[in-house]
Amino acid sequence: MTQTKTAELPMTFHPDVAAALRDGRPVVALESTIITHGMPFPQNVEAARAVEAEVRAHGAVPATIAVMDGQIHIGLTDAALDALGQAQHVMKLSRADLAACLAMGRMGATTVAATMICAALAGISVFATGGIGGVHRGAETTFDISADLPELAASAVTVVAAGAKAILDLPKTLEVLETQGVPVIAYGQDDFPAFWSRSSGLKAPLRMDSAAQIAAAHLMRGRLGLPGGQLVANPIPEADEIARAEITPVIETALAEAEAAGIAAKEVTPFLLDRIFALTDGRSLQSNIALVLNNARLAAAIATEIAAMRA
Ligand code: PSU
Ligand code: MN
Repeated sequence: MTQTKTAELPMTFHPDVAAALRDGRPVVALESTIITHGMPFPQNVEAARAVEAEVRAHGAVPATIAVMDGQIHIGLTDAALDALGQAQHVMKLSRADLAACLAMGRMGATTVAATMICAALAGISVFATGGIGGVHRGAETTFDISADLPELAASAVTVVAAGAKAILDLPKTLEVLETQGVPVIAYGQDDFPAFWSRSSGLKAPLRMDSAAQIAAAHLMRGRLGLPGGQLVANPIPEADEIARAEITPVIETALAEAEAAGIAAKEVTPFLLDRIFALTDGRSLQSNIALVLNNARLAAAIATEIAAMRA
């Protein structure tokens, strides 16, 4: 494979991504923890390819990010994506683990936090995913707050997600984002979406109805010298929604199982995702894929607007 290496950083660009960045064309970053710790094989690899295709179909170049062979890969070849999707013992990388993984030469999948760091280093402004990490229920005793939240305040990347799952404490998640100075922008509605459901029952702090407004706000933060990015909360399409009343008991069961099994730290989120997929017989997985595709479309539109405004 012909790839370009930067001199200073342990970073390898897929040639399509390198060309787009050089020419100022739109690029959308994609995370890899969703592939290794968020969905089962082979649906994970199929979904990752479908999301990349969706980004391309909407005029941007996809850059799936992961760590392999001591390098941060910005855009994966088909072979690399296949290897990642089936590999065992892949590290789940957040801000704390990224440098260590590179130094040890291990394979690592980037969470929202680590993907933001890598995207910013690579010069990519927009990133699409499914759901972000947040404040877990019971955080007042466990202190389990995802490093995704402070990262949104630190790295200048606009993240498009379908809100956050109700496995989290959503009011506390919004409070922490407010404290950290992260703009939380609901797209096309007033309510903050809850991943499988279009509404969490909570109002989002901000609302925007066009990709152009989101792009302008992203660039305005840079002009004002404000560090950090934006969280765009894009509701799942109606046809793919699982009603709150239907998903709530499933979430409660998964949470009770996690507590009974003594699951803690980095294992909490993957454990809950896996149990919810099993408890819904894969229905949650279908919705999950649909909402990521929806986020990929919006992210491509935002990246296109940013590229046009910079030109
Ligand atoms: N929430 C989801 N799906 C996911 C994740 C979170 O609905 O796949 C993944 C993302 O990679 C996110 C990470 O950045 O889990 C958060 O993990 P933690 O809660 O351990 O910070
Ligand atoms: Mn955690």
